[in-house]
Amino acid sequence: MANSKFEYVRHFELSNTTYLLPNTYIVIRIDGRSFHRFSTVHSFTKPNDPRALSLMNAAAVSVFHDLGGEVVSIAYGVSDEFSFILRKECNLFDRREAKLVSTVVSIFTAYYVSLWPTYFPSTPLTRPLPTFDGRAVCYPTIENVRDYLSWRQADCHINNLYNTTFWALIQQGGMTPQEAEKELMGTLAKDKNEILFGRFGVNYNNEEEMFKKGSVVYRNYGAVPESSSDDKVDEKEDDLEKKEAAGKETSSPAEAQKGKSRSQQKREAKKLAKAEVVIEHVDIIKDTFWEKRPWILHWTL
Ligand code: DGT
Ligand code: MG
Ligand code: MG
Ligand code: MG
Ligand code: MG
Repeated sequence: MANSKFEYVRHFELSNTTYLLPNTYIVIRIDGRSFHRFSTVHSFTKPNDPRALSLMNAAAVSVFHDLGGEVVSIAYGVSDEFSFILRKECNLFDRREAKLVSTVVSIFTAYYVSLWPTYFPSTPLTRPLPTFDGRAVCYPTIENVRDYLSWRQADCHINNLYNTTFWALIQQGGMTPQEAEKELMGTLAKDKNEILFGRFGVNYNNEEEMFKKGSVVYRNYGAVPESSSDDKVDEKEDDLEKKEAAGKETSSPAEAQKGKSRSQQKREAKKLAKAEVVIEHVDIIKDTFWEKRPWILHWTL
């Protein structure tokens, strides 16, 4: 059929299409729109509502499943935001930025809404309805990606310590929000820990890991033991240090990856795509997490 006389408008789209830089890690961060208001209207508990955070995590897991095994390598969530790290070899939608960002935002929002009753069985979803914005940033190196994730997790820690102390001063200390804000002005982390412990008998270390560390979502290739408590991590760190001290060579994840044949990589990719998506509340700033899970950033699929 002949082209219609209207079809020339198609060309206007091309000049407006951004293709994200090849061979870089794409980070898509979504953030709840006006969640200050949304959380108030839906009576989220302060400062953290486990139901709301678990719902965010469930929606993030759904993004992994919906996009398939070879797209997202890890995601990190805190408060009303989630960052999805796409594999650097990802070629979904030819890496068109608008398509990638709008699709992730849309999948996430759809699951957030449809899973709402599971996490808030006695709170109907009302206006303002949950909506999210999204953006994409490309990072060329693993170090950049790790620094990005460290930035978000450090932010989680700083905000959570502040919010936990702020709401303790109000809820248990009887202060007004203005008084609590004034009380905390210029305080350091150790001052906040002291306020919590000295005035309210709260040891910040015993707060929920999900609140302190945020949520890490990834495919568990199965090489990792189930438990991920800090004690275990520390033991492993000790072991590594001992090995290094004994002069034993431990090849880096990048070196190990280079030594693999293409067919081995393909087999591993297949297995990884089927691996269970897990949610953990663990430190991703230190090396330990990444050394134990080289498939997340070091493997090429
Ligand atoms: P935005 O992102 O510019 O559209 O505006 P907001 O209001 O979403 O601001 P943002 O993203 O900087 O801050 C997140 C808000 O969500 C913040 O006001 C606290 C609220 N929020 C997130 N998680 C929880 C929670 O678990 N409990 C409560 N009470 N509030 C939460
Ligand atoms: Mg904002
Ligand atoms: Mg927000
Ligand atoms: Mg936010
Ligand atoms: Mg279409």
